[in-house]
Amino acid sequence: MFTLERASKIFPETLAADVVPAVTARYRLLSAEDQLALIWYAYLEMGRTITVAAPGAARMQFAEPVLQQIRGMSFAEQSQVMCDLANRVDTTIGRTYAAWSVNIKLGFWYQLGEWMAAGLVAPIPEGYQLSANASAVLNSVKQVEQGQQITLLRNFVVDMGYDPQKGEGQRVMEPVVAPTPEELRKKVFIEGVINPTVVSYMDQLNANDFDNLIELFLPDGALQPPFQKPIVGRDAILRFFREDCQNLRLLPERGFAEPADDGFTQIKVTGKVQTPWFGAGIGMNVAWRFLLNPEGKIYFVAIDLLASPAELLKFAR
Ligand code: ECH
Ligand code: GLY
Ligand code: GLY
Repeated sequence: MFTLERASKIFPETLAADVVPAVTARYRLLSAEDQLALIWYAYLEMGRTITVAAPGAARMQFAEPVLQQIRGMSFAEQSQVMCDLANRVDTTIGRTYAAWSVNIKLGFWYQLGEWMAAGLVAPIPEGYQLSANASAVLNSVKQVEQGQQITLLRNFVVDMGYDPQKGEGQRVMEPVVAPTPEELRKKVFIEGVINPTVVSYMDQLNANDFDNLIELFLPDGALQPPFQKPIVGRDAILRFFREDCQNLRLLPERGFAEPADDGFTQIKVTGKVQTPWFGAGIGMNVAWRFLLNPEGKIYFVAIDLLASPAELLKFAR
C-alpha cells in the first residue's frame, strides 16, 4: 500500500533547488530594516520586471483601503508599518495582511514599491548600509537563476504580517475567473507521455478549469507545491487551486511513465511554468511527479522547482 510518506519519495533522483529554503532561512535571521532593504535591492536588480497586467487585476481592491491608509501616513509611520510587517508584529494592518491570499500580498507590495520609487512612500534611506550578513544573503539571491529569485521574493512576502491562526484560517482572495472556453484552450503535448490523467491535469490547470481538475484526484489525494508540505484531500486542494493557481501557464516538455507497486503508475514530467506576475519573461524549471492509482486517479503529485536546467533532462531508471 502506498502512504503519502512513500508516495512523496517517488523519482528520488529529482534534484530540487534546495538553495531556496537555505537562503530563506538565512534571510529570516536578519533585522527587519535589513530585510526590507535587501528586498528593495534585489527587486531593483531584477529590473522590476513584473508585468503590469497582474497587479492591475481585481485583487487590488482588497488591498486598496490599507494602501490608502499607509499613503496618508508620515514617512516615519510608513517605515514603522513596513518594519512591523517584516517583524510579524501583532497590529491591525499585520492581521489584515496575513489574511490575504498570496496574490493580494504581492499586489500590495508591488504598489508600495511603485510609490516608494515615486517618492510617495518612505524609501529605503539613501546610502543605507546592509549588515555583512544581509550583504551575503543579497549576493546569494543575485547568484541564483531568475525562477529561484522570484520564488525567494514570494517566500519573503508570504512570511510577513501577523497570523494568529498560523495559516489555518480562511483567506481573503480575489474572485475566481471563469474557465477558458473549450474552443480557446491550447492543449499540451508531452514527449513520452500519453497518459490522459496527466495531459488533462495540465490542460485543465492551464484553462483555470478547477472544478473538472479536482475530479482527477482521489478523495484522499494530495498535491505538494514546491518547498511545502502536501495539501491533502480534494477540498483543500480545490481551495488552493482557486486561491493560488489562477492564470498559471504550464509548459510541460517531456516525461516518462513506469509501473509502480499495487497496479499504480508513476509518471515524471519536466518543463516550465510561468506565473501571471512575470508572464513569458520568466520560465521556472519544474518537475511534476505523479502517482496514479490503477483507475488513473491522482493519489499524489509533487511539483518541484528544479536545481538547474540540466534536471529537465534527467530521467534515471
Ligand atoms: C519592495 C521593498 C520592500 C519590501 C517588499 C517589496 C516588494 C516586493 C515585490 C515582490 C514581488 C514578487 C513576486 C513574486 C512572484 C512569484 C511567483 C512564483 C510562482 C510560482 C508558481 C509555481 C506554480 C506551480 C504549480 C504547478 C502545479 O501544477 C500545481 C499548482 C502549483 C521592493 C517594495 C516586499 C513587489 C510578484 C514563484 C511554481 C505547476 C504548485 C501552484
Ligand atoms: N494577469 C492576470 C492575473 O494576474 O491574474
Ligand atoms: N508513455 C506512456 C504513458 O505515458 O502513459
